[in-house]
Amino acid sequence: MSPAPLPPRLRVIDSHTIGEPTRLVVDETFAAGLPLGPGSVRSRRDAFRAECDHLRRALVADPRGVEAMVGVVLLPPADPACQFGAFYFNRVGYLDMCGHATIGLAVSLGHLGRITPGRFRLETPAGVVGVEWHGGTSATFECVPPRRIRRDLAITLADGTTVPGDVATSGLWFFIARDHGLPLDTAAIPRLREKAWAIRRALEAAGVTGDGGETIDHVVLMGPPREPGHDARNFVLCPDGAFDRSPCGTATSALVGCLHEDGRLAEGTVWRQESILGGLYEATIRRAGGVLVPSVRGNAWITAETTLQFAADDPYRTGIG
Ligand code: PYC
Repeated sequence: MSPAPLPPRLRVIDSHTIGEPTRLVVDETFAAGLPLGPGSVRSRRDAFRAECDHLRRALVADPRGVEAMVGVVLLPPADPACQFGAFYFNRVGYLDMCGHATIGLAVSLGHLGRITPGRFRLETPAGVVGVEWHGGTSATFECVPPRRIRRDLAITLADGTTVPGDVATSGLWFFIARDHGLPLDTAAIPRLREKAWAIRRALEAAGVTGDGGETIDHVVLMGPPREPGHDARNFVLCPDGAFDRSPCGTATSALVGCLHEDGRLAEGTVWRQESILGGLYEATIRRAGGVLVPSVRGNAWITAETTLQFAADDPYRTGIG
């Protein structure tokens, strides 16, 4: 099969969720014109990965994307209980769920007048996510249920040091380390990134995966908050090697699940999570029908309404790398 053609131009809305960039393809005819077949958002995402991966790179890799950018394709949901469907990717691959991009999606749909303040349900590859746009820059998402499969797992790095942490998921897989020996300062970002990569490599070497064999491809280094009234600060390493400029929505969802299980966060109590840059998410957890529901509120700002151009003679129309 020949690869799906790149359209000559494509309209996108760019936003950042307290620093973390999102690029939303708002035109649903984009997905409709691709050989994705019928079925769930997850199965159409898998078909996109198999048949249209060059479009992912064209959208978020250099020279059109920026570091840390997550692309989102909006498409009609298969689940009749949902109003929208979406899947997510970055410059190295695909994410089953992405919290900051979901906040960016809600704010972008509001900006376009496609939603009014209130709730909607979003079908993602990870499952159905509840979303509320509060108007303006503010949105909340309720992630898929968090789950921890290892608590205080001691992982030995190549330099012989050991870092304990939890292996947990809420749509993506995380290693969440509290005791890693580094300060959560912006000046320490290169060292934080290096340590997080060392942890990721050590997890792979030790064969530590999610319970379905998933790679633990996000590493969270926790630390004390900077602002009074906040609860913690984090540094989150993403699979593309970039650090999350926001506190990472799915990481915060997984974290509040662990805190609740440890008796450190009661239902309905707000957990104020700072990013390494100082941006804030407010998270809570509640139990509904025996299932834990984490909820994360944050802010996103539109940065551009852009029409990307893909000239036929542009040697980098499908990205670099
Ligand atoms: O907010 O869930 C998130 C996220 C994942 C990767 C980057 N941001």
